[in-house]
Amino acid sequence: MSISTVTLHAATKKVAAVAAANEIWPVAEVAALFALPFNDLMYRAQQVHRANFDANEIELATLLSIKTGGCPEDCGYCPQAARYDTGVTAQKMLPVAEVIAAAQAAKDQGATRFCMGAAWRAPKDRDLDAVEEMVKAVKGLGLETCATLGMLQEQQAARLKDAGLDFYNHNLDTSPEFYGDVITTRDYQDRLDTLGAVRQAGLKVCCGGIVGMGESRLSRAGLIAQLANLNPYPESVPINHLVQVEGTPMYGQDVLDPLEFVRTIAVARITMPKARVRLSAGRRELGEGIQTLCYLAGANSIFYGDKLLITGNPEVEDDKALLGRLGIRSKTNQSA
Ligand code: SAM
Ligand code: DTB
Ligand code: SF4
Repeated sequence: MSISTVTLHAATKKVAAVAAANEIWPVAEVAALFALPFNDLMYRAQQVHRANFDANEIELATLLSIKTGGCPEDCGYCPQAARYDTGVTAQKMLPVAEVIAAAQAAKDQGATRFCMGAAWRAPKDRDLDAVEEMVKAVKGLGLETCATLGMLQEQQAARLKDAGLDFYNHNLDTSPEFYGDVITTRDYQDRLDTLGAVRQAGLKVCCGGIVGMGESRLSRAGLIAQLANLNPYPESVPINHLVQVEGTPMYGQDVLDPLEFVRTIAVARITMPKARVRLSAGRRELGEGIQTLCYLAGANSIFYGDKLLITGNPEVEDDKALLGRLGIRSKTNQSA
């Protein structure tokens, strides 16, 4: 065999391996997990969770809206879209000092990650000057840093990485098939391109979606398959339960069976064994019993703090009390 044939053979094998890694979760297989009897699904999720994590430890991540409202996009769930009358008024970017104070308060409450969110379609290069300052300062407090600023170009991702950003949050939101029913001002490929730019810059990926928007179970399976087949899959997977905000097109939607939300968490755990699966928006509405089932299903991260970006979240004291009753400890930045 000539050297070039050997090289070609190795390259073909490598491509095949990458393709296999990309296609490990066909949608039908993910849908089959959703269809398992509930107890069997929980059992499998528990096995995967315990093989990869301390099952009694959780990550606490606090969110802050650094630029609120006035967004030009048409995401049908979002209270910050300028075109919907939701009572949210557009504000300028927060001063850096205010962001640092909020990050310090989050750290004092036990959070280890601080996520800064902006209601932008995409940041302008000049917007990033202030965000870089925020990232540097928050990182300097000893917190993990995350930002969610909309679509990103690779050189913008590189700037954030250089400033000390650890994670970038950008959600796929739903399956490719249902996506057009939710958002029309950017397409699925735009989202995948941003995720590619983020990876290319060496940032860790936080990417998930929303359930309860009127999608089918097959669509939920489609979302999870998309996430699980990213190569590599995201390090953090936020699963949001739609928070229905009056004035948005999704307001008044039939509320999803909460057990279906628990199933989604379990399927995310099974298909992305080493990811932090985050119980995200909608936790307050789900109540303590369903949240507990989510922890049992493998959720090991929450948004922690009395507010998400606009809407409410469980009170810190209530979360501490529930986690205490369950014997779940919070992760420190020294632990895994
Ligand atoms: N503007 C940026 C973007 O869209 O990428 C960043 C902020 S945006 C608010 C981040 C994510 O929050 C969305 O992708 C969506 O998954 C989630 N989200 C927004 N409104 C929500 C709601 N009402 N219920 C549940 N999740 C929501
Ligand atoms: C994510 O997946 N959920 C968070 C965070 N990433 C940025 C945002 C939830 C927003 C819920 C509605 C609101 O308060 O605006
Ligand atoms: Fe804008 Fe993000 Fe809300 Fe969509 S989800 S309207 S991009 S702030």
